[in-house]
Amino acid sequence: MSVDFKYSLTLSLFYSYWAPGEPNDTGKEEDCAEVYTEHDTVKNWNDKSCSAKLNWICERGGVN
Ligand SMILES: [Ca+2]
Ligand SMILES: [Ca+2]
Repeated sequence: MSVDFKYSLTLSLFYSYWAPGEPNDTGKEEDCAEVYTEHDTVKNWNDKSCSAKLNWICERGGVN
């Protein structure tokens, strides 16, 4: 499966912790990622619709 997720600084994704079977682009609308811990505490990334309302983590500003 082709994966083209990037960090917000447009760096290529050099490591990932996708859950088994993810990213699966369900409905061809999953272009954002979430962390969900129902199954695995390490491999727990899932691609999800960007319109989903979820809790968030901070994005730190770039280094000047
Ligand atoms: Ca997608
Ligand atoms: Ca998914």
